[in-house]
Amino acid sequence: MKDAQPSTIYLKDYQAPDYWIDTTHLTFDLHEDHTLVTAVLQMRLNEDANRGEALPALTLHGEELDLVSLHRDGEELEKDQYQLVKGSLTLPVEQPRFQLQIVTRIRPQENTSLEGLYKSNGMFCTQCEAEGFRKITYYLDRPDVMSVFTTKVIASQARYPVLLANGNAIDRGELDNDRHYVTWEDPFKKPSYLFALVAGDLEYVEDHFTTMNGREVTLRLFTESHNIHKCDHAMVSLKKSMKWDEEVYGREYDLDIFMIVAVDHFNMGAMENKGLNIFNSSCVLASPETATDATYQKIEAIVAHEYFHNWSGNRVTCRDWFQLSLKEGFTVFRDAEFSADMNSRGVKRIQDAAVLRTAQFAEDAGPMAHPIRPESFIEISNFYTLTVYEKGCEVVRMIHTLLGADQFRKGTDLYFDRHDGEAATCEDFVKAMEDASGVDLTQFRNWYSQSGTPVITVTDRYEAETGDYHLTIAQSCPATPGQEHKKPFHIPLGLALLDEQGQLLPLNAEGGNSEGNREQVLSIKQSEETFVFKGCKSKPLPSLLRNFSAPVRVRYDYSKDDLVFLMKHDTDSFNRWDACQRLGVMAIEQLVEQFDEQAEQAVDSQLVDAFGALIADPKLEHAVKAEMLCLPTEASLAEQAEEIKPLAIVAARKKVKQAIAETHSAALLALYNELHNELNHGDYRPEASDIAKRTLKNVCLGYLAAVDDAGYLQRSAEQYNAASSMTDRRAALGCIVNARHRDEHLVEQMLTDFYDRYKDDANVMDDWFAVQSSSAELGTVEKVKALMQHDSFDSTSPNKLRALIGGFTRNMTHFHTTGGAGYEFLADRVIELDKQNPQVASRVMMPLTRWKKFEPVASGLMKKALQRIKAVHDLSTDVYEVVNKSL
Ligand code: B3K
Ligand code: ZN
Repeated sequence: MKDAQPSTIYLKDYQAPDYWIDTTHLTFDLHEDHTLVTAVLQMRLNEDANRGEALPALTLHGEELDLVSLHRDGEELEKDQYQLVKGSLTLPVEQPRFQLQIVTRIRPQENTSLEGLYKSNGMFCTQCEAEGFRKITYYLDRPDVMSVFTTKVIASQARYPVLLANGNAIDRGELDNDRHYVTWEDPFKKPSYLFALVAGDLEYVEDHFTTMNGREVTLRLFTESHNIHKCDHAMVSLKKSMKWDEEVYGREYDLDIFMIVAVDHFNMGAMENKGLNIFNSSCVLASPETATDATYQKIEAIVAHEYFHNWSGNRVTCRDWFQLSLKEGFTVFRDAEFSADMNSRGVKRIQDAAVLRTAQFAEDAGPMAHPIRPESFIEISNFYTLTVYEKGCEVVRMIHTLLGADQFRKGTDLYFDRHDGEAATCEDFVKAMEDASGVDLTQFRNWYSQSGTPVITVTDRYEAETGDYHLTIAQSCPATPGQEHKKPFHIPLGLALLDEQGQLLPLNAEGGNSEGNREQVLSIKQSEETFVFKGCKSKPLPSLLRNFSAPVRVRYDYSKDDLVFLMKHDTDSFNRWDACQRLGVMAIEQLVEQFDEQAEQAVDSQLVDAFGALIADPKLEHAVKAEMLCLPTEASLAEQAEEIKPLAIVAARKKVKQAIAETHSAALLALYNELHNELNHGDYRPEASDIAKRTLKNVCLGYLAAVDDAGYLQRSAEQYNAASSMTDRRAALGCIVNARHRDEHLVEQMLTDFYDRYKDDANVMDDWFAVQSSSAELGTVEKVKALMQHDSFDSTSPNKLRALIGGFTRNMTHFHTTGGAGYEFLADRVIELDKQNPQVASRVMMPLTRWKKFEPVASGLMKKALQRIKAVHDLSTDVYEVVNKSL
């Protein structure tokens, strides 16, 4: 543990800081075995702080630092004049304004936590969010302390020709001993978590953007020279993002230069440091030969996300870390809308809803459940969650839905105007929305304070004599840790009613809804309310939660016929897909139950027929068809199960897939061939229409691989060999590895071929590890252990760890069904990794925290593995918090 007794921090205890730091001058003297950091801080008493003493002592955060010297207003303080304890430095204050000069020595080359200043492939880089800056120097490392930073970086010219920090470069020069320096100045006040520095032997690609007010901005993307050809897509994405933010939000970039640096060793996807974004190389580098369509789209989204933070996060930042969703939820909403505008809007919504319902709902139902604005934490790094990010995005989306696009934009304008240069709260955001629109969001605020996934139960009644259709909507929310009872939420519920022909009926409801609309959003506020729709000639079929209008579960007693009908006729892409998923879940769950009884039973023929119709549907958008054809994932089936039976889920899903594949193999092959031929002309383009075709084509190939026929396997092998893009090659490899008609020799041959082609590409190698560890066929615990010893495995790389170990924890077959060997393996890795990189350790152990939902044997073994982790002394706060909350 970092402290003897990790303590819980509460939102209710928030206090403004006693001192501000007006300016921060940093000098980094980078050497091979250490770095000297000189910080000169202009300090000022916070007159408004609520404190007892006139000039309280100043306590600065600091971790793993050697204090070399400390001067206050030019005078050196002796050891007995300050207090140095683990995690902080406290000194007396004599003037309301004073200057501190702090010199610390740090050892970036030994920093394996990848927080603070560290080295990746020989280059220096930083990661300061949330609390990494305190590993660089003593500081008020909290987001409400905003300062103007100047950074001088000094290093060997030969080893580190490129020296970067936030802002604009204002000075550079040569020094003795082949050393050089560059000084950077960031004119915008910012909290320390947005500080960044990079020093390395890097190349860059350059482009330019002219902002809406004519400001010329230089754009540079830095990477190691062997990856320089992989920057184009990110650069194009950046320019699109800059334009979009001007058009949709009126937000303009504010410095002369915007830089992105790609690094291989990084704890997460990317970081929005002011003017100097640092990216995990896997989230920025792409070429058709090495990146799949999904990676291209991920890069576009993440580049946009980090760029958008320049306003939602940097210009207006967070007052404290409990407000994290203020910047993250809002920025995810911004990037989701951007991606929807750049690609297929319907598919983006389906994909986002799928992630939320599978992984965020599971988080909400687990031991770490928290509101999007948590009330307490031990380690803030554990709260960069799907709840804060993705559910936070849905909460912003609901405001957008309730206010409408125009009022929402007025709200964001007001928010940015009011709080520019400030550290704000979620409440400030909601208030700006209310003030700009006049819409009362009092009850809506429950989304910020309550955790758990609300359940909406819908019942209906049709009166043939009057033509009235009564729709009753009841809401409830399960208890979550620390929150037994919930108040009703304010829920926007997208609704349409379908008549017998599948046409949308005009909606004429009591309760103030305008006449003639065929789609509307009901504003649900009570625990139960009934809407009456008049003039229905027959009982309509409700299309509920259209466009996934709220992060809730909907219970309505749809028959299979209803679902097939919605699949065919609903005009809402999300709901057509959802109908498909519901039908899939019904069919698979039926087999899961029988699996218990060891009974043989055929796969639901209605589902098989419905999928046949889907494959043949000539009108359906390719991208939506591809999504609809994908059966519910194992993870989503697990999330929806009362009790998770891993083996039964795997077997049942496989059986349903095989039945669809066998029955429709001819149609699947025809569709595959048609798309394959259409795509065969012309170069790879990562554009929505081509991506849709490739996705659908590869979904067909995936089904064909589930047919027990060597011919289809051969088709995969041909695609693999002839592939001109990674999308096709990777899809074919997956089919070969997991095919029903096993050919061990071919599997071995293809994996070796893939390795030989890409062994020098770290990002592709991640995937090579993941494809094996996550495979039901290959990914045994022994195989994973063996791969950990492979030359290309790098145990200091979070990407490799996530690929191999993360891939294995998603492998339902081998992780869960090996008499506990999978769990013990994970526990060993967590214990080992916790010493090296606590953030990654705490992330990879998450699957164990769901132990209560598993069938008894697995559950007991998972618990045992957690108990073993808990018994370890000196756990990091990261792992300590997760293990203690989940047991
Ligand atoms: N803000 C960073 C995440 C930092 C995570 C720190 N443990 C990336 C992002 O959300 O844009
Ligand atoms: Zn973010």
